[in-house]
Amino acid sequence: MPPAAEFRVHGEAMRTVTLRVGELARWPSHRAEVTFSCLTSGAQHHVFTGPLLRDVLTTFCPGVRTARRKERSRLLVAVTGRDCHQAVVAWAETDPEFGNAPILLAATLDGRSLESGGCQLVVPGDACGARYVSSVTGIWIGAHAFAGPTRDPRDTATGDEPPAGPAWPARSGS
Ligand SMILES: Nc1nc2c(c(=O)[nH]1)N[C@H]1C(S)=C(S)[C@@H](COP(=O)(O)O)O[C@H]1N2
Ligand SMILES: [Mo]
Repeated sequence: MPPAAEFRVHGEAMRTVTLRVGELARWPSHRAEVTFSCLTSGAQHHVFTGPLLRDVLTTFCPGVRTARRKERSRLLVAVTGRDCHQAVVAWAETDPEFGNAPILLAATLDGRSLESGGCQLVVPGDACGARYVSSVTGIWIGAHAFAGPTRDPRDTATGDEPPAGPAWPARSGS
């Protein structure tokens, strides 16, 4: 048996954890049958199973559960493969209160375990294959940190958000 592939889940508001693909079985498994096109190899059709990316991230990054919508709206999830191929998913794409997309961290591909090769990001809505990052070694979550105004004064007037403290470090300049 080849050694099990490990990947790191880390970010700005959490402790770093290292997981094996087999440990993805602790979350409810979802199935995605997808077709995407690749510039070099044409149309690809695959069946993946694994947990929702958001279920894994909310487990280790509890701040994402309590963060206000306007904090969640600026979160990024960067996924890195063993070959350093990277793709970014906006947290909001997968958040039930925003895009609610069933983005997976797949533990099987076409019925085969990814335990030794590494898990794979699955973005079923994508027509192009570039974000189906395979052999995942790292998943990072954090806030977009451009140096701009930090607070829209209208934030306090909406009334639909609890006055919670920020879960992520404030942008520079605040
Ligand atoms: N780690 C890694 N994942 C990757 C890539 C890559 O170069 N490295 N290429 C992407 C691209 S461009 C495509 S089209 C799909 C191809 O997936 P397939 O080989 O299962 O058809 O993998 C994606 N995932
Ligand atoms: Mo591709």
